[in-house]
Amino acid sequence: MMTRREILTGGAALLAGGAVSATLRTANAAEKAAASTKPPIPAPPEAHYTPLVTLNGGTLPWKMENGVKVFHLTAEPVKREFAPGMVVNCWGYNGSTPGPTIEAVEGDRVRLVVTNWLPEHTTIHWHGIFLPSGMDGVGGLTQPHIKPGETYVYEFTLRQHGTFMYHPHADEMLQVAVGMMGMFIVHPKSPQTRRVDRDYCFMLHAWDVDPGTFTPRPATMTEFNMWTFNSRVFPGIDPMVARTGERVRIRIANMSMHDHPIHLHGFNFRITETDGGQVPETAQLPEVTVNIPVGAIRVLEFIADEPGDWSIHCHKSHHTMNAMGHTVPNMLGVQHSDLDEKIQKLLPGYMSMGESGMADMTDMVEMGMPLPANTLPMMMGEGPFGPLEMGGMFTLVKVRDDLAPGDHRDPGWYQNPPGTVAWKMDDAASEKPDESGGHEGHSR
Ligand SMILES: [Cu+2]
Repeated sequence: MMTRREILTGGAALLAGGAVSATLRTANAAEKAAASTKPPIPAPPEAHYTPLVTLNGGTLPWKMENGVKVFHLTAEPVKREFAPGMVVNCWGYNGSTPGPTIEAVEGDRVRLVVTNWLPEHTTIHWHGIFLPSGMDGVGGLTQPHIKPGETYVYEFTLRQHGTFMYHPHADEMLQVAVGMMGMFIVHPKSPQTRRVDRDYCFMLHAWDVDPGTFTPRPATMTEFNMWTFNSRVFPGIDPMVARTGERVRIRIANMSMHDHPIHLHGFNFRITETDGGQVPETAQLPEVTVNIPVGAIRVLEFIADEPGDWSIHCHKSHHTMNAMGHTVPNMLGVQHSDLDEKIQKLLPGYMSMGESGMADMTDMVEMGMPLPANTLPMMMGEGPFGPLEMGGMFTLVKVRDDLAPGDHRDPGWYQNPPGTVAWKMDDAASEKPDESGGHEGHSR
């Protein structure tokens, strides 16, 4: 047994010992630092730029070899889950479509080692990047094709900064149709140049996957049925999150065969970059929708100064749907629900649809309307107030007051301050609820 005094003094000794060793460590570190003639350890790359967030994807790792940043890309067949319930046979890079995002810094010497594990030859074209002609990746024109099993090396110095892409320039019609694409971001040399708090990127694509099948049809030219951000459809697409007041950049590249007018709710933005370079400030129009042409990139920036859950989507409304028949007869206003019982005698499970609109699609799926294998409902997503009736090219920008810098996790649904949600007017309560606190709104 220790006495109370022993415990106290022993504790004091322990405390003192702790203080001494801490002092020693500090002294040793200071001595070492003073004695060292080596240059300070360079800051991690994160200090040079805001690390990019690729929706439902990631950044390609690299290794420094004698002053050259070395990246490895493997072209190969991949399986991509568009959203839970649908997995598609695609081609891509390093196990995903799009391939991982390449991130480098202006002035870097980069070496891109490309191995082909596809069943046919390929190449990689570095879309928008200034480089020697022989590095441009056009099969047959600037280099021999990379045959299955072969590895080719591309090497060049990055002379510009901006937002670019990579994709095959060999059997391009098929290879791009089944998902071969990726983004290539070159950050400015100076960390102060065009710095933002959040930096997001994704690629637009369109696919034709017949209901009940697993492999996209490469021959389709216009009638696609799946519309994706980074080969995912809503509700399988990551949200983009920001803290209130942060500067947000979203880089969007279009490798599909259609233009997509991308619309952001809640904010106006400026187009600060294309794949051709930076737009001078005086030429940056305020917009809430930007058309992303085929084979092009638009970069939009805004201050996320209003908290909430804000939609961002393609404004072609058929592009925010999953697989749907475009040749169905028009049933709007055709009274046929009273025939259900008679038809069900011939066709068990028959349900009439479309008489008063298409919103009942969601109910039909919930009631167990059978869908073909590997096929998602046309409209999906459940929000805090009901079904979202969306699919395809749709996700959310979630702005919150209390996010830590660099925290990109989904914060859940927005909790609207009292009195700031549209309310139902009825006989019992025809006035705005919570009138007392309702007009205060959210303090900004
Ligand atoms: Cu679209």
